[in-house]
Amino acid sequence: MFDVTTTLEDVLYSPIEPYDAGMLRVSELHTISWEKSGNPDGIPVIVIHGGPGGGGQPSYRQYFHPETYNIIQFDQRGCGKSTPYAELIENNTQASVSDIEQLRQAFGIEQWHVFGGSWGSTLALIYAQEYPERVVSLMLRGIFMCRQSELHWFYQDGASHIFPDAFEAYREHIPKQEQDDLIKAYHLRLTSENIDIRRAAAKEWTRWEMATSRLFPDDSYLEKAEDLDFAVAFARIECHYFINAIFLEEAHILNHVESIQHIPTSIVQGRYDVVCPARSAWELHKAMPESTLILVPDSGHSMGEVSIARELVAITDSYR
Ligand code: STX
Repeated sequence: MFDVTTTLEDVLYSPIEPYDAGMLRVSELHTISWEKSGNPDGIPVIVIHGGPGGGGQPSYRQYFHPETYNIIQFDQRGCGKSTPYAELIENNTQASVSDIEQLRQAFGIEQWHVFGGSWGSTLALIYAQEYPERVVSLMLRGIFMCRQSELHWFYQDGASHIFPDAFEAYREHIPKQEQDDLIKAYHLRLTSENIDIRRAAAKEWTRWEMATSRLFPDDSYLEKAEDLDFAVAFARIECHYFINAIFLEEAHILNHVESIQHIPTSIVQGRYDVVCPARSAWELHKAMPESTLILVPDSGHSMGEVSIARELVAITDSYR
């Protein structure tokens, strides 16, 4: 129930440091950064971050009991500590799925739990559809299937009805005559030769997403958009995937859902998620009748919201 006294620290495990970290060369061009934390002999879990382009965060370790889990994180191509920075060449969904599989093989892991929110849920589902035999369970949050309706809702007309104030800054960065296709207009600027144009567009694009991620917007979250190193990778990579419809046919995940029907799947979804509205979680749950769906009544999109975090920890604890 609605609870304003519990803090994130109350529901998460204590911060821990990685016990190992490194870089894996996944193609001639790209090298991805990875880290492992928790128990080296624990249950393996791969944590898939959002965006695409968001990069992993130290706080993601805290969603897992550290003696139970071997927590594996990585930064997807072009973001976080992966190189080259903000690179769009050879950066696509198929490559990301293949990188996850390369990590599994490099670490000699037979099977692992797959944990991901938002774009992390998209990629987790697509990975599971490609390699179902490798996935012990799916632990998903803020379901995003990246269909045209979902992109249109958030980047063009939908979320704008709920956050007209934040939307105005995002829309007005683009001249009137280009406002009928904001993803296209941002893509043009985010791939400009001019670094100032790229940065200015990245800041507005990122601010829009950060301003709308929580039921109660939080200034510390908005500051992410001021970190232009973060914002440029995040905005460029997101926009590149979205203008390319994530390099898959429309509704790929639902069209191929039978291949993952047997995988134990838990879905945590904020009722007031404006970035990835609950309809997608509902449709996924309906298409996977054996999945469990927890609709969190007092949350938006972010895994940093207390009630979302509490449900996610309850799920990871259930496999202890
Ligand atoms: N993008 C949603 C998403 O995956 C449409 C996402 N939103 N914010 C994030 O990811 C970070 C928390 C990684 C910044």
